[in-house]
Amino acid sequence: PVFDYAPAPENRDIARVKQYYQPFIGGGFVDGGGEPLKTLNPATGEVLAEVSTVSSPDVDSAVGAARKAFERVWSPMSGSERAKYIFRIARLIQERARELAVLESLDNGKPIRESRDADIPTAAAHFFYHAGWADKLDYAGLGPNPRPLGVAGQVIPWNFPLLMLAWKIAPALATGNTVVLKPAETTPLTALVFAEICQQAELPPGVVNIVPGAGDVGEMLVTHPGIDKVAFTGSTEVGKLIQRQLAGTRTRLTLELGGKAANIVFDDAPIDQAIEGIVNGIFFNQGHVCCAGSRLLVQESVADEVVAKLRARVETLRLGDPLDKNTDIGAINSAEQLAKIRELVASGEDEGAQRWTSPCPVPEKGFFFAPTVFSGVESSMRIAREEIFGPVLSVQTFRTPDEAVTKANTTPYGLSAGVWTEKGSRILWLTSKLRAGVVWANTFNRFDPSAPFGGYKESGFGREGGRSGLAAYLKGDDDGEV
Ligand code: TXE
Repeated sequence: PVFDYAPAPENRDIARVKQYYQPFIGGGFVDGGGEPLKTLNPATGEVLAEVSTVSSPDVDSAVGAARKAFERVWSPMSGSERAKYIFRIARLIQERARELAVLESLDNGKPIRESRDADIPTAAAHFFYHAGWADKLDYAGLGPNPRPLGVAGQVIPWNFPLLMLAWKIAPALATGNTVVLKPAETTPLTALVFAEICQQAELPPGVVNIVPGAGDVGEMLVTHPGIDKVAFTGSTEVGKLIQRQLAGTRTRLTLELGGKAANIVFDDAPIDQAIEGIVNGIFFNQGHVCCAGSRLLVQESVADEVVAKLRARVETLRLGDPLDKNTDIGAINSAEQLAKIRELVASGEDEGAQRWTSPCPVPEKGFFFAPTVFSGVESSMRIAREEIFGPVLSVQTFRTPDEAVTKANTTPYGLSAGVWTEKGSRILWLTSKLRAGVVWANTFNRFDPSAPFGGYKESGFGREGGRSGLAAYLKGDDDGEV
């Protein structure tokens, strides 16, 4: 087949793609002193736009602007006044939803169905939810006089660019903190449109600052002495580095890192429903999901049936143009990520697992990887232990519930897990045994702003969402400062 995945001009128009984007500091767009970066459309490999990045003095001025806004405007403001701004931001995200969804798909490679139905509405929901908290913090049970921490330095990854921004910025603003946020270098565009939304909402200058750049800018930000709280989502490697760098400082830290979730299917599970959950669990967003159900643990007696049905279902997934509404699996975000996926898949073959890849056509241009399922996987193999962050599922079998728990808990990670069974008592037992921050029962990848999300073990610490997410941005009893 002949593919032409260059976005139609009208898509660039809908997304209002500009040739050039600038950092947002102190309420205005300014050129940064760093090397400009080019962000690609991963579905074509072509340049989508150029972005001015920041240098160290720009980080100083962003942190300075955030400090001034914190002291003079945002923290003295009443909660109900702050809520008005956050509600405005939420409504503006809704108003500009189509533009944001198309831009997100162009910059990230995710299918438009997902950016339209998941990323952008969930980002808006996050602001609505937190706007509701802004004037009710006294009732949150977080101490008699909840007080903000100050300036938050936030670093986010490329897999859910606007949604991760919402997870970070909404609770920070609701609790009276101000923000300097660094988007990922491969997906900076929706964050900079969000900056326009802050202007439209007449958010006081300096309350939100967006500083594009690569890891060096992230490092400047998280180690900046003017930062009171660091919130990081990204790789476990960088999370650990930040933890070391902040040792001995008083900067508060929350980390949301990688995962290797088990999706556990028992023989009494509703199998057809489970198949949908397995597919959603690993192929949603090309598997670029920290809580992806990347390890299927299936009870031996139903393993053959599950794997056969799974392959048949995966063969129906359509891979291709992210802007086609029929596409199920879009582009891998970058050439680097594609190389990482290929390397881990090769290791699975070398270590003796059986690879099956969907025979769907794969575009030659751009970064694509066909959905892949490994069976005969052992817990010691790299594909069972390391985060692949791509559309690759490892299947293992188990005989008893205890064996399922042991296998599920055997990786260094502990972000999420899924269980499929008709037995309510078994679900309750598993939620107490599985060392994972989120356990989904008979569903997967369900998110709600009111539900706290976060990890065990090397998946990090701290929670985002819900009341626990607010605590991460407030002085607490453990600070001795309430
Ligand atoms: O992550 P990085 P990468 C995992 C996933 C993926 C792997 C590598 O397995 O394959 O990590 O992805 C910024 N100080 N996850 O290289 O480097 C960086 O600029 C401060 C899981 O993209 O951790 C970006 O904004 N910041 C994860 C952000 O950190 C630094 C999501 C994430 O990039 C920095 C992403 C430094 N020294 C990747 N170095 C999840 N939990 O969902 C880089 N950054």
